[in-house]
Amino acid sequence: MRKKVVAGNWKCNTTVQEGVELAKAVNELVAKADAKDVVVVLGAPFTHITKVVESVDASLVGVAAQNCAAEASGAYTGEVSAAMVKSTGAGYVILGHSERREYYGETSEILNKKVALTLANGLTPIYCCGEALEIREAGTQKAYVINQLEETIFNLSAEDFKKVIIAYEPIWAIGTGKTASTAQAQEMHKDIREAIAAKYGVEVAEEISILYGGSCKASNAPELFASADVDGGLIGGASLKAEDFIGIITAY
Ligand code: 3PY
Repeated sequence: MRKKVVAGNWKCNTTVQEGVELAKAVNELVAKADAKDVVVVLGAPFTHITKVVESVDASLVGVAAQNCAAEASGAYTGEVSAAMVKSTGAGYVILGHSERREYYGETSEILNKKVALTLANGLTPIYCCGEALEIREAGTQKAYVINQLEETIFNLSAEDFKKVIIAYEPIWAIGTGKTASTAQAQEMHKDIREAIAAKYGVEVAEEISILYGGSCKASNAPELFASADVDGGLIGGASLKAEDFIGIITAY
């Protein structure tokens, strides 16, 4: 059975101290909750990762970086490599979030390198895909999202591909308060799974966790997570308060 995953994406929020407090609070709530079959991940800023890793019980809560460099090492001022992320004890890297594609010009070519470096360093990529509002309105969202996958993670061997977590995040639902309806989320997740099956076979497709992201909160998570092809969520704002986040983790 594929894993259910609830991953927080703190984005550019919290000081180190606030992040540590948040991580400890989430860890405590997860320890008390009956959520053993949900993989919980905290996507912290680079500056926080080492301390966040130290603040949680690794058997209950994993830690993700929100990005990594497209090069292994060298003269790239300000960059943080996948190997550096690995050395913190984090287990995951969120890659290709629409904010990084839009504000930092991340192309499929750059993401190819980041995905490869993440995997080469034994980290799990949480690979984000999703369409803008104009594409949804034109009705071409399926072709758009499948093309994003084809240009990046569909280049991987089946063995590597099986290590990837996919997050479908319609851009029009990020930070807007709008959520895709359960039917819209399920339809895209099913389309993604079918595309994986066509490329890697049904068995691989059934193993891949596909998360929904975009204004997912405790109130809409139960309905979204009840969909056959939604295997959890990548959570923005609602991951910044432990009580809100645990409400999503226990939504299954
Ligand atoms: C959101 O829910 O706003 C996100 O962007 C999660 O990554």
